[in-house]
Order: sequence, then structure tokens, then C-alpha cells
Amino acid sequence: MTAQPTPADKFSFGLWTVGWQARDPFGDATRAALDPVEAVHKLAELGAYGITFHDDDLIPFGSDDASRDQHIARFRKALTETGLVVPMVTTNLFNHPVFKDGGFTSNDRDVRRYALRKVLRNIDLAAELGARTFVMWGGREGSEYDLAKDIRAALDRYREGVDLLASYVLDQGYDLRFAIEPKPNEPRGDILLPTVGHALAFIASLEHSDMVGLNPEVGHEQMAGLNFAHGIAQALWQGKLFHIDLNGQRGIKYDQDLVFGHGDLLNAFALVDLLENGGPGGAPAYDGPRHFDYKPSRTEDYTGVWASAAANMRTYLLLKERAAAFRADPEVQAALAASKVSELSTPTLNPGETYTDLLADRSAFEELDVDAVAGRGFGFVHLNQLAVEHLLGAR
Ligand code: 3MF
Ligand code: MG
Ligand code: MG
Repeated sequence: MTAQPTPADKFSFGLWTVGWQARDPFGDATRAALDPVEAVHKLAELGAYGITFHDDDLIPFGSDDASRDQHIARFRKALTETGLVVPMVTTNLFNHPVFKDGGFTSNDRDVRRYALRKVLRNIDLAAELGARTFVMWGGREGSEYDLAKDIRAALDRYREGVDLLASYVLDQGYDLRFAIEPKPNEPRGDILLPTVGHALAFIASLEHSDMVGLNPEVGHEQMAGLNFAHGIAQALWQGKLFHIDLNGQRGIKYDQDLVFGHGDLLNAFALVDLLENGGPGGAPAYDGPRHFDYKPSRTEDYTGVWASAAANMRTYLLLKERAAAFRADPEVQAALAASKVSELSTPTLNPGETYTDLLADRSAFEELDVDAVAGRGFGFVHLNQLAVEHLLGAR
């Protein structure tokens, strides 16, 4: 197996992922802090092409301007030394206690104004570093108590915030698009824009909706019991897959942030097949960064951290290989045809046909042998078994 990542694969990692010190609600950190400069060097050695960060990952909250500049300068030097790029930047509006009731949608107006200022400053940094995507995850935008938050007013304030940031980017002439990251819960009991579908509907209401898309995360949709590959397909269908967070999650429970593929492996296979082979004529359907947003488990030391970072990329590449073999297998092609998978691409009406023509077509209704049609099997199980066998390396 090759499966050796190179920058051409466009793998990127959040600084907060490999840098997570493994503090959780029940226990202290199990690892020492990681220097961002070391993260850049290590990820480059492992074959990644990009690194992303929240403002506070790189510049500790409350730093004065001089030390802020120093942190940025050290980081930039490491980027130049390694060739690693910063495709995406994001803002931390969840860690500091000031954001305990949210950033853009806090009931406290002072907090909302402060949050917007924090994001505006970070947008300048993102543009300076050449990032093309600005992610917004509103982890604290939500509530625990239904009567404590006016949801319609909160959505008004959310929209006011995103509209303001989009006009700022336009006015500055930055080449930057926004990607909203949905999540159903954690840390809030209920988070606003909980799923891909909610976020798409919200985006449609924005003043500059063309500049705003999605950054869906595997585990976030799966925490809501949803099918991630379906969500990604709809995001693509709507032209809104601006970025993606890859990780693993095992069912409806707390946010696990496992290595990509260490949760629902079959769905990860379908996802990689969609991203890599789902475009016109079997071309990739998505050409942005393959961004890992996972947490190296609390049980791991730094050897384990780097092994887990490598595991994300290797798993992705192995799934890509398996998906290519699946698509090339004549038996799979026959099974796809038997299952009429491509027949769904044929419009239901003939070219130029109207509902009047359909109503006049007796073969479509009066003369259709409904029982015979109902008796036809689709063969989906056989097709899925072939996928499993490719995944297991049995074909
Ligand atoms: C939380 C997340 C976030 C976002 C990040 C990017 C801390 O579950 O996934 O990671 O990805 O804030 O905006
Ligand atoms: Mg997450
Ligand atoms: Mg994420």
C-alpha cells in the first residue's frame, strides 16, 4: 500500500487538534502544551499541506500588541521554512467566560459588540496569511433553557453579525469566503444552526449569501443521528461545500472527535467516494482542503499524537484507494446498473413533456402493471456487500 500523504492531497489540521492537551470535563491535561512552531514542522514532515487555527490558539487571549506580533512572526517563519499554508482561519468565541451566553447572540449587547470586534481583527489576520476560508462555529450560540433565549431575536442578531462581517470583507477587497459550521449541542445544551439543513436555510436569508457556505463536520451530524454523506451531498448540490471537518464519531453521544474512519467506517467510505469520485465523469466533487478536526485521545502521549495525525491521512488515502477499486470493478458496475443507480439522473418527464402530456400517457398509470413493477428487486444489499468487500480488501 502506498498511502503516503503529500501536499498534493491537501490535508490540513487545526492547531487545536494536535495541540489539544486533553483536558476534559472530568480530568486535567494529560499532555504538555505544544509550541505552534513545532506543530507546523511536525505536520509538514508527516505530509500535510496546511494548518489552521483560532486566534487564541496562536496568540494567547489578552496578549498585548507586541507579543501578538511576535507570535505571528514566529509562526510565519515556520510556514516559510516548511511550505505549509494557512487555508483557513477561525475565531474562538467559546473559551473565555465572557462568551458564556454566546458571541453574536449573547443576550448581553456588550458581549455581541466585543465578539464582532474580535472577529474583525481576526479577519484581517486571515487575509494577511492568505487564507481563503473563514470558518464560524458558534459553539456558545444557544441555550440550556428554552425561555432564556428568544430564538428569533438570536437569529436576527446572528444574521446581523454575518452580514456585517461579509460587508467588511467586501469593502476591504479580501479574497475570503465564510463557512458556517453546524453542531447540534456541546458545549451548549442546544446550539443554534444545529445541522447542515438549518445552516443552509439560514444562509439563504443573508445579505451576501453567495459569500457564505458550510464547514460540515462528520461527528457533528452524526451526534444528531444524521447521515453525514447525505448532508455533504446536499451541501454540494447547493454549491455550499466551502470546507469540511473530518473526524470520527460512534453514534449519538458526547462529541468524540476520533480519528477519521474510527467511527462509522462505511459512511466514511461513501463520503470519500463522493468527494473523490462524485464529480462529473467521476472527477472529484470537492477540491478544497481535507481538514481534520479531531482530538488525539486523552490516553496518548506525543508519540501517539503524531501517530494519530498520520492515521487520519492514511485512512483517508486508503479509503480513496478502496473507492477507486470499487468504481473500477466490473461486478460493481454491473451491480450499480442492476440497482438503476444512474437511472435516477434521467429526468422523470421527457424533454418538453408537460403535466398534460403525463396525464395523457396511459402507459404511466392506467396501463402500468403496478404489481409487476412492485415485484422488481433493486439489489441494493448485493451492491452494499460489494462495498464492504472492497473496504475489507477482499476484492
Ligand atoms: C467543535 C469544533 C470546533 C470548530 C472550530 C472551527 C474547536 O466541535 O468542531 O473546534 O471546528 O471552532 O471553527
Ligand atoms: Mg467538532
Ligand atoms: Mg470542527
